[in-house]
Order: sequence, then C-alpha cells, then structure tokens
Amino acid sequence: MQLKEQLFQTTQARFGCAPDQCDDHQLYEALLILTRNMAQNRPAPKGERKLYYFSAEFLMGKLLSNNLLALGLHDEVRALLADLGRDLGVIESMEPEPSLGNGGLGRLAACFLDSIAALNLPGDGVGLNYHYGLFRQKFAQNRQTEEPDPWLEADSWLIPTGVSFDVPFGGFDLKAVLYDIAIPGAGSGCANRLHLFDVAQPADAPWVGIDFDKGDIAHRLTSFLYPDDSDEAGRLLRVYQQYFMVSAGAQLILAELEAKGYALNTLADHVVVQINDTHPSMVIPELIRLLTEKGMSFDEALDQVRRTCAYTNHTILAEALEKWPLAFIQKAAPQLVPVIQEMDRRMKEAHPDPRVAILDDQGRVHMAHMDIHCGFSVNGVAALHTEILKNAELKPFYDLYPEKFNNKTNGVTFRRWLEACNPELAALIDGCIGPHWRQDAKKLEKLLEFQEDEAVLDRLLAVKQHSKDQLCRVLWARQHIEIDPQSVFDIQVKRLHEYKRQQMNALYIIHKYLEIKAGRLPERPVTALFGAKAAPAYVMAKHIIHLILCLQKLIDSDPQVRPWLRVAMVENYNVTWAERLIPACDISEQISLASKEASGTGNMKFMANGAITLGTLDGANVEIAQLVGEDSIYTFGQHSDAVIRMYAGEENPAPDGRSYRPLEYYHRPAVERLVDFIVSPELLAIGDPASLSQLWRDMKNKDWFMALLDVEDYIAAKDRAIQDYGDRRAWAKKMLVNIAKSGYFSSDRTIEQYNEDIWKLK
Ligand code: 26Q
Repeated sequence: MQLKEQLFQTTQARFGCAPDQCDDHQLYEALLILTRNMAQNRPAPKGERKLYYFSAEFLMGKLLSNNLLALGLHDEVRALLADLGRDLGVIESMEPEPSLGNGGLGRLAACFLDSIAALNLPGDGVGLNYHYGLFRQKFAQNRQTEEPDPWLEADSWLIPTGVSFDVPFGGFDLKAVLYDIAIPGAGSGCANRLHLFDVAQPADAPWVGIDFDKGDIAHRLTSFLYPDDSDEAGRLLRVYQQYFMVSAGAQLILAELEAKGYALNTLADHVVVQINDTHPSMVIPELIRLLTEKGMSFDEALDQVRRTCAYTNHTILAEALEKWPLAFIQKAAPQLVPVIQEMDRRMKEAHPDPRVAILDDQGRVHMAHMDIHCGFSVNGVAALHTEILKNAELKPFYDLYPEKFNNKTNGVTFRRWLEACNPELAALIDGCIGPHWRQDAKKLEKLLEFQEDEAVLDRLLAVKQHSKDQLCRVLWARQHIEIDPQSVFDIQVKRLHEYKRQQMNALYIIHKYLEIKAGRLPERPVTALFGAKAAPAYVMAKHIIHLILCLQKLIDSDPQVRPWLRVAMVENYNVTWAERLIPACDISEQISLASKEASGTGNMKFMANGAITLGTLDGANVEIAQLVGEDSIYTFGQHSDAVIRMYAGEENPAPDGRSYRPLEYYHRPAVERLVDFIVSPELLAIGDPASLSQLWRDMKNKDWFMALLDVEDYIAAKDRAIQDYGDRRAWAKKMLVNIAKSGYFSSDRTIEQYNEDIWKLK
C-alpha cells in the first residue's frame, strides 16, 4: 500500500479524519504508529550468537526522524507532508524526548543500538522503562530547579509484548513486564529490540520522599532515573532497580536460549552479555543463581558466565565506582548473597591480594572487581583511558589478567549526529565526494582533496553560518535570548561536573569581561554558550551554574560589554538541544582535567560538524589531536601523567596527600583577580553571596580538579583560537580537516571492533 494511503487509514482509524484535518500532534501520532508498526514487523538479524547490551540508561533522543531515516522513508514523508502544506520539522517537534539517561554513557548505549542494527548484528538492549526521565531543568533566580520529566503519552514507541518474569526480592516478588522499542537498522531490512522492563502497576505520579515499603517499590521501582550523583536516601532503591533489571534480563536470556532449543551448557556459545559500567553487574551472580537453580553445578555455571559476560568501564573517578554494602543486597536480593560470597571465596583463594577482593573488609561488594574476575573482557572507552586503567586504576587486575584488557574507543552514530541534525552539511559533503560516506564514515577522508578548493571552503563557511542563524532563532523563540550570529560561537555542553571544569570556562569569561571593561576590546565578538544539568544533590555543581547564570545577567545588562561578549546557558540541555547546538558551533570546549574524562563523545559530534576542538589531552581528545594534527586543534594544559603524579602526591605532598597547592596558583596576579571577581560587588549584587563565596573559597583552597593549574594556558590557547578565526579561509580548512578525519569516530567502527574482539557475532 502507498504511504499516502497508509497515513490516511491511520488518521481515519485513530482520529476519524483525514490527514489534512489533523493538528500537528495528531499527525505526529499517526506517523509514530505507522513507523512503529513498520519497524516492529521487520525480522531480527539472523545469527547463532546474540548480544544482550545491558544498561541502566538508554538516552535515545527523539525517534521519529531517526526511524524514518532508518526505514528509508524520510524524504517520502517530508514530501507527503509538504503536499499537505505541513512541515516535517514541526511535526517532529511534537515528540517528547525520552530522557532515559544522564549523559555520555546513556547516549553511547543509544548510538550503539543504532550501529548494531545498521550492521545487521543480532543484538538487543536490556534496560528499565523509567516513567520520568532525568529531571527537567528550569532556571529561577539564577539557579537550577528540577521538575519531573514525564515522557510517556497515550501513544509511544513502546510495544507491549505480553511477556513477563517474576523477580524475587527479599520478602516479596514483583512481576517484570516487558515492553520493547523496535530499533530498525539503517539500510539493513532488519530490526533489533530495546527491551525495557517495567513494574505491572506503575504509579502515575512522581515520587515524593523515598520509602522502602514494599508496596511503594511495587509501584515506584521504575518511577525515575537516578541522577548520577544522588543522595544516600535513594541508594537502596537503586539496588532494587538494578536487580529488577538484571534478574528479568537474565530470565529473558535463558528463555530465549531454551526457545531456540539450545542446552543451558551452551550459553557461552550462543550469548554474550555486555555490561555497560557496573550498574548491571548483578547480572553475573543472577545468571549463576538461575543456572544452578536449573541443576547446573556452581563450577559449570561460573565457567559459563565467565565466558559470557564482558564489562565496559566508563570512569576512573574513584567516587563513581560502585561499591554496594552487602547488607543492601541482603535486603533487596538475599538469594544473591551466597552466590557473591562463594565467588568472593574462590577469587580470594586464587588471589589473596586485598586490592582485588570482591568483598572488602567493610562488607562492601566491589562491582567492578566482580566483573573483572567473572567476565572475559574489560574495556576502556578511549586509548588513554584504557592505558590509565591498565597502568594505574586497575593495575592489580591487569597484572592478573592482561589478556582480558582491551580498548574500544567510543564512537557516535553519524546518522543522527551528521545526516539528521545537519542536512545542509551532509548535502555539501555529498556534492564533494558522493553519498558513500553515509555507509562508511571513513570515506569522509576524501574531503581532504578539497583543502585548497576555495569554493568548497566558502560553502562550508556558509553552511556553518546557516546553522548559527538557525540556532539564534531557536534561542530567541524558546528562551528570549538574543545573540550575535556573527560572533564566534564557543560551546560547552555536557553534564555539570567539577572535573569537566565549566568553572575554568567561567574564569575565561571573567578575564574577557575585565579586559573589555579596561578598554581592551577583543578582536571579535564571542558568545559563550553552555548547556549543563547538575545532579540535584551536587552542591558545588549548582554553585557553578549559579556563577554562569550570574555572569550571563551581568553582561546582558552592560552595554559596554554586550556587543563583544555574551553568555547564554540553555535551559534543560538534552539530546534535542544538542542537535541544534552542535551544528552551530565554532569552538568545541573539551577542557576536562587530563586523565579524568574517560572519553567524551560530544567532542566527536562537534568535530564531525566542523567545530574546532579547544581541549586538554584527555580522553578521546588525544585521538582527535593525532588525527587532525596540531594545526587543526587547540590543546593546552598539563598532561595526564603529570596530573596523576600530583594526585598521588609524588612530589612534595600537601596535607591532603596531593602535591597540587591551589593557593600557589591563586596568588599569581593574573589568576587572583579572576577568582576574586566571583565575590566582586558586581556579582554579589546579582547572585547569592553564600553560594558565590563558597565557590570562591573552594576554588582557591581546594580546587580538586585543578582549574587554576591550567587556567592561564587555557586563556592563551582560547585567545589564539579566536584570533585565528579571523582568517576565514584558514579556519574553514581546519573545519574541513576535522570533518574529513571524524569518520574514525563513527560508532559503526566502534561496534565492528567490539564484534571483532569481544562479541564474535558473525
Ligand atoms: C551510579 C550510582 C548511583 C547512581 C548513579 C550512578 C551513575 C549514573 C550514571 C554513575 C555514572 C553515570 C554515568 C557515567 C557516564 O556518563 N560516563 C561517561 O561515559 C561516556 C561514554 O563512555 C564517556 O564518554 C565519558 O567520558 C564518561 O564520563
């Protein structure tokens, strides 16, 4: 049947009217239903072995546009709507964004599902159906406030499956009901599934106060996604969530194995489980428990599971490594305790070193240690990160199991992060090198032939300007922020965390402000754009947001500074905002303290859209620098090995054990006036004195992530970039080199490597 006919039938059945009588939301719903059904009807990729990608987060973003592209319907639907006098962009904007992730890790999982399906590999995601995603951020009185973020409407991408599993908790059972989201592969003809488990009778209002009454758990277990730095109160609930997800997921795996007629003792031949950080780590003891319950010996079960499970590490921040008190597990899932104790006993017998113990002397379970002992693969997410894992963070494990360690540098799906979000750039690329880069992003390298082609370079600049103009319109429409489209767009968007050093960017803004006030005007106007959510309980992160919003206000009301420098923080930064901001970026801020950002993936998206990175040699920035060469990136700051030595206190340690003394840097005249401006009369008149002075004190006395160490070098590098921006052709050439070299960061490449080295699906 023709698409036009199908749309007609869908709107008739659903709303009793023809498409041209529908409002925008009704048309969106009709297209959702059509697309969902088409994706659902696609067969799964074939194979003897199947991947289950377990993750507490899948930050999918809006799906309509992406699914239309994957199904090859995008152009047809756009034309069909145009015939009706409607705009696909407007219809797409009706979709609520499912924010079922915090940031990088969750978005990576979504990019991976896209690539796994596009490569036609049998691989499903397993996660939870949170009813409220990450909170919705609002700004009031220059502060972040949080509101619940419902994303489920009457029609959604969820497909009820009729499948459910009983999950046994301490003292009660809960039914885990399975919903699927179909993941069509671009150009593959097949579709995988994202399996999201839910409680049978979810509460329909957000949770106020956390209670561990079993009735509450029964209704609220899937209420909301935890922000990545949550308070103590929710930690036990987090264990309930994790166990619910992995128990249901493990039961699904064994049910599918049996349905295919495979014996349990062939699990490792037919199944591979990728554990996305430690949040799903309890899948290991749960699989062992289920297998032994079905009659397998502990030895055999452990052996099967060890050959089935693989673990990805996403962080070296010690405070982010999960260590659950055994008492929590005893309460939530007591049946796992003897399994964990037996694993621990065996591992201690083989390796008595307390640094590699699963259970420590304070009765805590080190989830990562369990994964490494009881899985066959451990991978980091960028070359530098994996080296740090091997040589520092996880060295005792690397000494035991060198063969398990491997690197898989992250990637992003170019279908969303170039084709869909920047169609103008995609068309320009097509015009230069043809469309084959869309299947194989490495082919973007052919763009290097156009480095001296002035017509192409000028078109590239024109496309960038177009995206900047569009962003200006959106900023005005959504937030009534007016910025100069001719200014340099300098963008830092990512979760707010001290190690990512948004506070150092704020110091640069203060520097520029003071220069302008002193009559030293910059070479050209600059707009500093931010987007960042702070975990609600993360006090310092909230102070930093407050500082940035106060700077925004200060500059907005200063006619001397405004024409040269603007600050704009977008409210509720999410995937949809990213799709607007990234194409419009000139300078991509990737300024984490070297060694702390495992990889970063925003850096890759910006690069592919022709932004130039201003960054430290951290995470995947190192690989970006190697690929583009020093003329097409601005790097600065201390290197990771020096930073690691300073944390270890190897040179002249201070009382806190570090050898870094922020006061020494603070007292440099060029630095002191920037830091002190945080508590200047100008800012105190706008902001909350308690918040600003707490930040000021912390920055000069603690500065845990060493912003003052790098700030001078940062200012110099950024000023250099802003100066270089003036030579438009030379800048365009840097842009072209970045786009041309970005193909390495396609998640298709990453997934091919996972498959080659770990999953072995074909
Ligand atoms: C843990 C316990 C309790 C509650 C929440 C959490 C929690 C939730 C989310 C801990 C960590 C996260 C998210 C981590 C994350 O996003 N890491 C990022 O992963 C990206 C993909 O590999 C990397 O590019 C980033 O460098 C890394 O920071």
